[in-house]
Amino acid sequence: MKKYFPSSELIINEDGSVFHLHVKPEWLADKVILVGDPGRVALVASHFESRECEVESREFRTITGTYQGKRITVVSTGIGCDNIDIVMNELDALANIDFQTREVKPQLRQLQVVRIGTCGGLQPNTPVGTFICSAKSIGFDGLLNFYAGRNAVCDLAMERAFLNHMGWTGNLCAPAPYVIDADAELVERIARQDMVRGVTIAAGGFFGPQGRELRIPLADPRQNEKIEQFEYQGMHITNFEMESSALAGLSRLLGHKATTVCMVIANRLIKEANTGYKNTIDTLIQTVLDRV
Ligand code: R1P
Ligand code: URA
Repeated sequence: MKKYFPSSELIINEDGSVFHLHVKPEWLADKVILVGDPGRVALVASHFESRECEVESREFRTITGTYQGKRITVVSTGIGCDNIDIVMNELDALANIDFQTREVKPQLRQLQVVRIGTCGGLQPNTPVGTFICSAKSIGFDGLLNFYAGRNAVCDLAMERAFLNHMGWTGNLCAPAPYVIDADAELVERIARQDMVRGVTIAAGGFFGPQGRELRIPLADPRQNEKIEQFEYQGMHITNFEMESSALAGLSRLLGHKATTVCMVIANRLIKEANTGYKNTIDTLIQTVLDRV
C-alpha cells in the first residue's frame, strides 16, 4: 500500500514550497552544499555562473545555480542538529515525495550533500586553517536515536569503546553518543591528498558539550583531555562542530550521500583561535565546488 503523508506531517505552503525552506521541488539540484551561516550562501553563489532561484526564510537561505556547468543548490542551516533534521527531511521530501499526491515517488532520487563549516581542532595535526573532511562523526546530539534503523547504520562497537573510554554512565553527558560513517566515496573525492580525514564530534552545544567552561563548571572536568586521548583502530578524534552526525545519520537512513568539510578556526589544544576566517573559507568553498 502506498504511504500518504497528510498535511500535518508534510507541510506544504500555499505556493507549493516546502514549509521551512520555502523551496519548490523543481528548484532542487542533485548536488547540495549546506553551510551554517546564511551569509556564506552568497559567498558560495558568488562562484556560480548563473542563478535560477533565490529564496529566504528564517535562517534558511537557498540559491540554486550552476558552477562549471554543474547544477548546485546551496542552503544555509543555521546552527545545530535540530536544523539539520528540518533541512534534510525537507530536502528529501522535495526530491522523493510527490507534492501533488503526497506519496513517495517510485524511484529514489539520491542527493549528494556536502556541508562546508567551521570547527575546533583537537589534535596537533589540526592547527587553525586545516581542512578536515569527516569520515566518521560521533553525535553528542541524540537525534538519530529517534529514528528506526539507527542501530543498523551506526558503528556500535566504536560507540561502546568510546563510552567505556569516557567512563560516562547514567545521565552524565547523556544522550549516549552515536557513531556514524560519512559516505566513503564522497569523502575520498572531496578530501583527496590535501585534507585531514577526520573523526568529528558533533556536539549539542558550543560551550559545555565541547568542554568550554566559562562560569558553569563541566559535569566531566576531564572531558576534552579524554576525548583527545581516545584511540580506536588507529583513529583519533580530530575536531568538534555541531551538525555532521545528524547530516551523515539522516543521509544514511534516507539513501543520500553526505559528508562534512570544516576549516579549523580554533585549536583547543594550544588555545588559539582565528576570528578573521571569513575570507580564507572561500578557498575551501572553491575546492569543494571543484570536487563535487
Ligand atoms: C558554531 O560557531 C557553529 O560553527 C560551526 C558549528 O558546527 C556551529 O554551527 O559550523 P558553521 O560554521 O557551519 O556554522
Ligand atoms: N565551531 C564549533 O562548533 N566549535 C569550534 O570550536 C569552532 C567552530
